[in-house]
Amino acid sequence: MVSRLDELVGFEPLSPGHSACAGCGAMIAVRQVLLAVPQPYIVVNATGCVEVVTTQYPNTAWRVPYVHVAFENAAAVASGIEAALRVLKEKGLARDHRVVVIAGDGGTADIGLQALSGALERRHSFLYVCYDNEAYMNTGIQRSSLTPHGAWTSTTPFGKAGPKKDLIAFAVSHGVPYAATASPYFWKDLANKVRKALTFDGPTFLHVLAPCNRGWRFDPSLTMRIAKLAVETRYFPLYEVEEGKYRINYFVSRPRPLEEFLRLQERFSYLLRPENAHLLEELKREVEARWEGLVRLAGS
Ligand SMILES: Cc1ncc(C[n+]2csc(CCOP(=O)(O)OP(=O)(O)O)c2C)c(N)n1
Ligand SMILES: [Mg+2]
Repeated sequence: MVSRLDELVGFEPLSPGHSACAGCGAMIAVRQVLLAVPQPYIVVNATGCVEVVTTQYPNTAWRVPYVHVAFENAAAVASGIEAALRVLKEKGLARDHRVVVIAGDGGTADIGLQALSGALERRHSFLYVCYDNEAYMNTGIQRSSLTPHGAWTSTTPFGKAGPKKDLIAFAVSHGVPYAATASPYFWKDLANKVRKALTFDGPTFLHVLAPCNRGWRFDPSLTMRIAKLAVETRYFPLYEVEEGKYRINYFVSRPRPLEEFLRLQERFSYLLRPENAHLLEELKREVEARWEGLVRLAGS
């Protein structure tokens, strides 16, 4: 069905008027991802902000086939859909649908990790997209294993202790053909990665940083600036791993000071207090170690 919206801007997988916060990085990233996926496709979405804001009964913002699953089983449901589609296609009963999974950092790195590991190991063909807003946002900003060191959340009032999990290394350890990071500011890089991921048979993985103004405590107008600074400070490097080969997509030879990224977000105000300089140093060391490790892996 062609609507006025399609005539104005081309096909949009998500209709406007959903209830996401203004400046929500996750919704921008999800829209960018889906605009790069050729039709037909089926979206499998774990419980989280993206699901909550798009599926308020009796309405839906989804204009493509969509299934909402529990918090922990997105990859398991995607596995079943992919397996069923494969059989139906063999019998000439289905089209060449792709399966795109969308889940938050909590649904991916914590509670859905076991289902994800199983699906990657069984080599189901789907694109798994983790939008990483670095906490359990829709339930009240609780810390996740992707919350960075020193960040305030409602369950880490004095800053979380310890680094982010390395999600790409986790995916790569399963021998996936393609895994990559992306930032909504670098939308072309993101779209290229989506298209590339879809050329592989087997599971592919995208880890997208999704600034969240409610949880990170910044003005909604700053989403893109923060998404850009995350990359330019080496906080969130853009890289891809193709058949085990690492490649840095945006080589940050002269990083901007990490404080430029941190100062815009009140969640780091505790970390930035003079008496907590040791926490800042620890985060800086972690960021640099991550970058150096990446440069070693990429061989450049
Ligand atoms: C088994 C289970 N535990 C807890 C919840 C409550 N719950 C729903 S979504 C969510 C957090 C989601 O965090 P994340 O995946 O990072 O998505 P975000 O809300 O940040 O977009 C929690 C704790 C649940 N639905 N099911
Ligand atoms: Mg989250």
